[in-house]
Amino acid sequence: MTTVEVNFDGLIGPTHHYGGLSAGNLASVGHRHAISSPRKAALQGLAKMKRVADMGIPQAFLPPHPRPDLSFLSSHGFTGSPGEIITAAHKERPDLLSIAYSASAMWTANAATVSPSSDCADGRVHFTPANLQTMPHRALEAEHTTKTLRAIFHDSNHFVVHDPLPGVAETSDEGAANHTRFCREYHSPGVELFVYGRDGDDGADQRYPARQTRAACEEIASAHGLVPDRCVFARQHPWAIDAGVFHNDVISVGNQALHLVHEFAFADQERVLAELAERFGPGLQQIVVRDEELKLADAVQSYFFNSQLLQTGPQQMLLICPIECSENAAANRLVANLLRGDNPIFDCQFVDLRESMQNGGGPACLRLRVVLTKEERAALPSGVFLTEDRYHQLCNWVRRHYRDRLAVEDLADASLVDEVAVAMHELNQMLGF
Ligand code: SUG
Repeated sequence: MTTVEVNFDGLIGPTHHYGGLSAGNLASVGHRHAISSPRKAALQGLAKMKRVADMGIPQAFLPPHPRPDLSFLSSHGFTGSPGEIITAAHKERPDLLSIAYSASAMWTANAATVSPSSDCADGRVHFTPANLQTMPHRALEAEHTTKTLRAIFHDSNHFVVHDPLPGVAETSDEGAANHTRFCREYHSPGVELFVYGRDGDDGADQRYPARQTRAACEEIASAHGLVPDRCVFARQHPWAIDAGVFHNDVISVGNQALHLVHEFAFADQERVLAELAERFGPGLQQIVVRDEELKLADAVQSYFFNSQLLQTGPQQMLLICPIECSENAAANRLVANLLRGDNPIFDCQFVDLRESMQNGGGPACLRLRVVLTKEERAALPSGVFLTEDRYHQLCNWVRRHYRDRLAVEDLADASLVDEVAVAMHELNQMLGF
């Protein structure tokens, strides 16, 4: 297997907290101002990465973004020393302070949309960093993500990192969380599924925001040089968005020739599935989960579809599910049925990512999938891969620098600024990219 999928997980940052910042994301709103444990969060994320790496699947990571974002606070009129800015923002606009401190870059499924070289006209891997313009705390990520991706995927013989689309409502983009690639094997040309919640005025009357537009999907497909008849565009079912499915990866997951999808994932589901099957050609297995098997509410509560579907061998896949699936009777039954059924999934492992899950981020949210040939992998800085040594180094670093407990009031503590700066400085020295 010279072409493989590499998962780039977000290393969870030291300011992970529950800001209640994402309307329409039920977990985020439900845990607003609960007490977080940044240390536990980061160690849970690292344990998940290690589990994947130990299976022989290449695992990489993207570092946390610098926080707090003081320039964001300055743009809202807070000036002075960092301490003065923090104190004033806490007093007058604690909501903005929480945004400036958000560790949301951990959910790298929203970092970018990625098309492998075998799908792109110029034979290079294309990345479009997501503008994440719907949520103010997430919009802060685009600039730094672009920089990081350009530092890692710097070799222009192999990689193109585009600018994010304009951060305006018309081209609202949330990255790979709304994008799935189907293929026979990773090196063969794929069919790319782009999912949006809004097209023009559609979706304007919804309870919760539809975060992706069709225009954004079309612009990305065109910038990546994809073959038009190997792309499928699908609108999220409005019922799903209003049940808390703020990204498509909360209701549908695919890998190679397998697609697990809830019956209410897409507005025009029959057409979408037929088009995917037709464009893929023979061999695409579509498993549609009926609402009576797993209600939308249970899909959102358990995050079943946010599992990682990992290729472990030819025709062999492993499901990494959030532990919440083992506690939800319907999700648990569904997993058992899949394991008994005629499909490539041979095992399921449950992982504890509760700290991230309580903000609406499951196993699949925490990773960006990048399909790479051997030559493309060789063009990356080796420091991005999670080796055994790197894992222990990072765990050690987390244990030394991260707080075990962080309440929103703690964001007012000016010493947190320095603590985080020291941690990030040490991390940058360690990684060297
Ligand atoms: O954008 N949560 C993230 C969760 C992202 C999940 N990603 C995928 N489905 N791929 C979001 O809503 C909550 C932050 C807070 O409330 O503090 C948050 O941003």
